[in-house]
Amino acid sequence: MKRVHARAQSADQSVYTVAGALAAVCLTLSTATCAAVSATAAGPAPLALWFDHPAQDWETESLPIGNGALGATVQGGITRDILQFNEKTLWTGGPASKQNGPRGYDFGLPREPRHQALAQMRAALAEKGQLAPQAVAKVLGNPITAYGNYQSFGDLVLEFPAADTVADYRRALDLDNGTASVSYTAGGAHYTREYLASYPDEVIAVHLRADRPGHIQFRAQLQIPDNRSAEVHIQDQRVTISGALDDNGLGYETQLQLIADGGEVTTKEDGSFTVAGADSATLLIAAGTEYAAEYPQYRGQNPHRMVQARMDRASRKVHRHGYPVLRAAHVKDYRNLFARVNLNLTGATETQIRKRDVPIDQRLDHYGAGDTTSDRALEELYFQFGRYLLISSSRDGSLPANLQGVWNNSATPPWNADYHANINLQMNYWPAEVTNLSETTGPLFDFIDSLQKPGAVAAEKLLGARGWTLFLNTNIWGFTGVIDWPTAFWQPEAGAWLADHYYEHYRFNLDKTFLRERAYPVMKGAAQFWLDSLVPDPRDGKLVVSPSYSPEHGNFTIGAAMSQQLVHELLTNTRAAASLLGDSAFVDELNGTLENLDPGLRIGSWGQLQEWKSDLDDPENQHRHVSQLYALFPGEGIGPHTPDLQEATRTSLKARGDVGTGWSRAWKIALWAHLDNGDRAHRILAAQLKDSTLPNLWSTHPPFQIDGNFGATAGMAEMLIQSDDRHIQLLPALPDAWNSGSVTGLRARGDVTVDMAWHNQQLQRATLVSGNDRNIQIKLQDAGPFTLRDSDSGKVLALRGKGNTRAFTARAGKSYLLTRTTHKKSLQ
Ligand code: FUC
Repeated sequence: MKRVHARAQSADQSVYTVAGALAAVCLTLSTATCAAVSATAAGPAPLALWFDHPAQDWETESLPIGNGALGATVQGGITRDILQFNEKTLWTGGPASKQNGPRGYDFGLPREPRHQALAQMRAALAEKGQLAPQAVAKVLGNPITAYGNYQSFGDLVLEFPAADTVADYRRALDLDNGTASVSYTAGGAHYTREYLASYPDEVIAVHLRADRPGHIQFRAQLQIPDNRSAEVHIQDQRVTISGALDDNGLGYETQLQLIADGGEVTTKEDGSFTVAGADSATLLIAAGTEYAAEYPQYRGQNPHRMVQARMDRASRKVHRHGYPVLRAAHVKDYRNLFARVNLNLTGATETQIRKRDVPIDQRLDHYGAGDTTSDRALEELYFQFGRYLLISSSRDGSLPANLQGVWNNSATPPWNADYHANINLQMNYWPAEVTNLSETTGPLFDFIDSLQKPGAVAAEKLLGARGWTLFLNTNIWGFTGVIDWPTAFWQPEAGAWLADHYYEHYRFNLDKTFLRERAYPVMKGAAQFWLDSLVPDPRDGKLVVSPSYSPEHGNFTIGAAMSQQLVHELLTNTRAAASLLGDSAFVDELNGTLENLDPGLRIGSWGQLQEWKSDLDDPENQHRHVSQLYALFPGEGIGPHTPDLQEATRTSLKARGDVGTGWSRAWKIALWAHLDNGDRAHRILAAQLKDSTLPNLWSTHPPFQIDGNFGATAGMAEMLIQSDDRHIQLLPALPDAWNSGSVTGLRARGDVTVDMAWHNQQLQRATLVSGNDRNIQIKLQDAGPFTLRDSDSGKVLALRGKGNTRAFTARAGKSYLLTRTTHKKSLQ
């Protein structure tokens, strides 16, 4: 994917800008306020989480590292350390699977088109109004076959000599640098193991060192799960294991390279290395499969050459230049993304935070117990952890983040660790744009592109429509059909929802080439699917989705709110894109349908936003899906421009309650942020940390499911900034708990990067940089007064408008500083 972030500030620049901006703010603030704001910008506390013990359990305590394609979990045992690792394309199932004999894999599609069955369900719904999910699944479902599971690639097992006394044990994940480590003192020496997954060098690295020469001694071996063949080959301190999965014959290869500094290395026939008396040692792991994201076979080249080339490159680097050079390349690449955003909620100094630097499990236990500085520090960490996970599980050249990102230690993970598209895959990418990680969307778009061909077959076979779609879930084998699980199998709106992500990417970055070449073809196909699949509602003649199912809730009906909202948004966005790109014939076609389309926005008898077209909502119901609120967030059909509907979403959300699974809570954080209720959003965030977060900070459904991390990070960002094509809203939902703070590098639609500092709940200053010449409209918490300056020259510029909606003209690449103006009297 094209790099779309030329204008995003580099990490160091952005810190510099804050300092520069602050000096300017202090010119206009009282001394006391200035000191307080300075404290909040004094510099971030170190972002790290650590345990004082090795992981007792993979799910709750391991620490994840990843480079998108590869992931590994650090467990850090003292005498036996297991580094479990993954590569995204290692899946069972698919076209070559031996499961289910001759029936094999069918992409979730019946052999013959199901148009008759569909017509039958539509007629039954028209007549009865509702159908039980079981009844529909019986007719339209398809028994799942050879769907497959995401697999663990293997374990790197490290064995160390027994140590009598071990002190100062620390197993840490450093979010500032994207590295994990284990360190301890034993027998008078201090030992450190560092682990990283490098995107530029395409390997996982483990570096072992001690503060005394000749103290590195261990045995290393790769262990491969037994559901595959495995041939071991050893040469020049490199072990290669290759083979194929029993289930589908998918060829894989992994290589382990040892580079020891001094000491003696012994290589055994079983593929293990023994190192004794070395000063330090580096282990590199490369891995890949023959998977290719190409319909219908999904097979590419034997992975040997690719894995070998990667390992040759990385090991040459370490041999010639040493591990620090490989590490430096990783840190640079990682920080280029991660360090764009700095969130400071504590107002505390680094020293104060350090004092509270206790193990992560204890920090979680203490959360909410009264130490507000440590609570805020944990919230900062949790926010940044979501960004860390996205960078680590979604980089160009591989598959998108699945239900567990890239981390899975099982042959049969929950929900196959697949891609669920009725909320989960979408939620994984909610933080991508707003938290300045736009590049992480590349794998998502590559993946959706790869669904175009099978998705077109699904559209034709199941609905007799043009275009493409998918339903509830998909795997890496182009599964675009249906399963037969009544609770969730029919969700053809998933295609519309995913297509909208392309348009969001365009709106944030205004990259017209992306719009023309990547976004529009996919959006148009998704729109064509719906142009062919909408039917007139027998009740009022409006165009509706039928059968329609509000995700995992209630009965099948016609025109449920979420179905209509998603289709409405897709067609509206596609029309906007078509008109930008001059496809006027399609604009006309969309106009015709949009005029008659039910938008799925209705207020019911108890003031709620209806989940179904008929008023069926139960005020006592607390189902985790809040699908009818899509139009509030992440959709935009409801907002301050529709006050009555906004009030109805508030009623519905209150009734659903604050409780939910990890991702459900995360969604509610964002929803309350969009109802400008920062305190309620924060209350749910607190509950998320208390009840839906594992000791290693992974979100839990239960079990571990990564969407809750991504959704909560996005929700926190939505508390600080919201935007549409016209406005940027600064601090829309600041909770009391975040009394003073600062944030840098958040992104707004229209290609704008924003830094902010606030004190006593009030915005003190904001720096805005636009990637293009434009008129920027800002919505502020209050009327100010505010002053606008050119950040570089300090020259005062015109700030138009009054009240809390203000505007100014921005030139591409220039930085603008907005400050709250204090009266002269208090300036002393
Ligand atoms: C959706 C949710 C479930 C779960 C699954 C992976 O179907 O309703 O709660 O998160 O995805």
